[in-house]
Amino acid sequence: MEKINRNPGGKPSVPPVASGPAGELDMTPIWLAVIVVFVTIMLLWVWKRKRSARTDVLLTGLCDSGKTLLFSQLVLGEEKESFTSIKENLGVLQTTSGELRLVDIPGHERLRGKFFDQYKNLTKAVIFVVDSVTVQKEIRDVADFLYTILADKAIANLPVVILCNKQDETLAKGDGVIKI
Ligand SMILES: Nc1nc2c(ncn2[C@@H]2O[C@H](COP(=O)(O)OP(=O)(O)O)[C@@H](O)[C@H]2O)c(=O)[nH]1
Ligand SMILES: [Mg+2]
Repeated sequence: MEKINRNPGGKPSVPPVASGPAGELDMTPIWLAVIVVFVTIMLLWVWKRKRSARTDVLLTGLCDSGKTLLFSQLVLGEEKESFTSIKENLGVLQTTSGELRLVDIPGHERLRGKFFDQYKNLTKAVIFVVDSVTVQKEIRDVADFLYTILADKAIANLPVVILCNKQDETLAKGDGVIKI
């Protein structure tokens, strides 16, 4: 009996394409890929917006550590003698990569928690100012406040600078001593 040749030209046969019941192309994987890409772009956009919404640099630390003098030097470019603050000081800080808002919050025990909570979600970086002359005497209070800041979820992954201030004073402790 003669065999019927189903591939007369001897050309390699094309593999079958996935098709739906009516012989159409199955678009489900393509739609899934489009949805995944779209959701990823949306998540990246939300995350970027959240990050860029943070514009503040928070100056914090105990009373008399030198926050307000530093604020005056950085924002006003002058050394203004300050008084015990009960309110925050806000100012614009010019940097090479743009403008930032500098927030000097009061260091008084009763006020600092409230102000920290008010600004922490807008904070991009924290400067924790330490009075290097009195740090050993006030170590419990300094450590307690620094721990509160570092343990706060709103500050997680943000840069925290510990500034050992008043280094011009002869009795000031160096950063090596303060680190311990
Ligand atoms: N010697 C010295 N005194 C400072 C320095 N920074 C601040 N002070 C003084 O420390 C005192 C408290 O400063 P202030 O800025 O009001 O501290 P704040 O309470 O943290 O805002 C003021 O008398 C300042 O003149 C510093 O770097 N060296
Ligand atoms: Mg002050």
